[in-house]
Amino acid sequence: PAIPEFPDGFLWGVATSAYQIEGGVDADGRGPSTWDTFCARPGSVLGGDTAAVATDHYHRHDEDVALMTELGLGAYRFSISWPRVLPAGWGEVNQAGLDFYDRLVDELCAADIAPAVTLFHWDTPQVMEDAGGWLARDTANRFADYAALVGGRLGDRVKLWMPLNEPMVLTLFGYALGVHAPGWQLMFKALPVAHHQLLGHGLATQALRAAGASGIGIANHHTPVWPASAAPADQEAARAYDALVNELFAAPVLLGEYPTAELAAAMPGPVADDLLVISTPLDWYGVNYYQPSRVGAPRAGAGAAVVDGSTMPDGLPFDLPAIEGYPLTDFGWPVVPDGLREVLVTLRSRYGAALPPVYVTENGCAYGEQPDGEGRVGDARRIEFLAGHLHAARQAIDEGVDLRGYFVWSLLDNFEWAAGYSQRFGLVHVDYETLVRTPKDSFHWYRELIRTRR
Ligand code: GCO
Repeated sequence: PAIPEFPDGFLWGVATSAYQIEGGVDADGRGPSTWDTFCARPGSVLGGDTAAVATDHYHRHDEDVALMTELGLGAYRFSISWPRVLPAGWGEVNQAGLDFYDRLVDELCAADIAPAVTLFHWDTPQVMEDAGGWLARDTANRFADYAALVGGRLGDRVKLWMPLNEPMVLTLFGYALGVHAPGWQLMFKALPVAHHQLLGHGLATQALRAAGASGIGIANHHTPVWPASAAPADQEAARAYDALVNELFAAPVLLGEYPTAELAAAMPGPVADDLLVISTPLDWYGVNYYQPSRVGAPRAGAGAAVVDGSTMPDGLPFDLPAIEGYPLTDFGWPVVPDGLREVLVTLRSRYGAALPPVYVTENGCAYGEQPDGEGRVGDARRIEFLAGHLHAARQAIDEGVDLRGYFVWSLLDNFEWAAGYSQRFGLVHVDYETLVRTPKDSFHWYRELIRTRR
């Protein structure tokens, strides 16, 4: 069915992140990141894949901006690699690294595509990790210095800023469960990582504004949490999970408070004062949505949980049973378009007037279609996925959500973290041998949608 028309001025975009597309990990003075270290550790990334080359966007950005121009995009969301700009995390600036982003921003502006910049999409400079990483409070201060530097250089041209992307995933996967860099399995002792990222977000927001930047938000991961059953233990587990993955990263930013007294008590430092910084008002709020979560109390005798192919440590306080009754993407994620409406409407009812205008900063799906003999990539499943989710987004607008734009994850097939190159999220197919880009059917479909807004 046709998608109802979107408001005039609705911003259509695509999203990427530096580590997943750039390659060029040794180019022009870039310093190592925690992800370089993690990839080199045997058994961390599926198939031993690394992002040393990835899609080679660092050397092919002209071609990629040309693809964006062909799409008719309103905005392009990308991230800046902290270790490319500040190889030691602070101190000496790598001008060549900063120049790369400066040129990219100019190219985008020349193509009439608004740059939307993430400052941190998980690629911590390794030297910062060696100094304690996000377990150390000082990383928040260093992050603000980095934000001031980039804001001063690009603030005149960037329309939307996100200091952080999905602080939940770095906290949970990177420090609690150890399936992402830097690979710590600290379980609940990882909670300070959430606080220090949030503090870094608040300090960076202030630093960006002081440097003349405007249009500041955040890209947070959100998932509707569905209890596994009506049993009180499952209901309670679902509540706790919701607080941990959704509210923990939204309430401090929007309301200046932690969602529960237990979570507040787990945080280090002068928490009440920090929350004043963390809740520095934002111009907008970004939602990354992929799938709902079904959550119950842990079941006695259940084997180790496996999420996206990674085995979880023992002792998880939740059971995460599969969601049944929906089609699955090639990543095994259930396709639940209405989940997008649900997260948007839930945010609106939870935070009310404290919720600024919203953007969907990521939404997309992994399907593995390859080019046929004629160079066509028939990814009808991705078109159906995106159409369904846009219907749901449109419905959220009708239900009162002030939704201003939508970014598809992702422009290109790319390095999908612990899953390596096994999962393809792009509107454009990438041949990892030749680095040839082939627009998929979904690319042409999205171009048409942007043109007609329906
Ligand atoms: C994220 C991610 C992306 C992933 C995408 C698909 O912010 O979760 O920003 O890096 O590639 O979500 O898993």
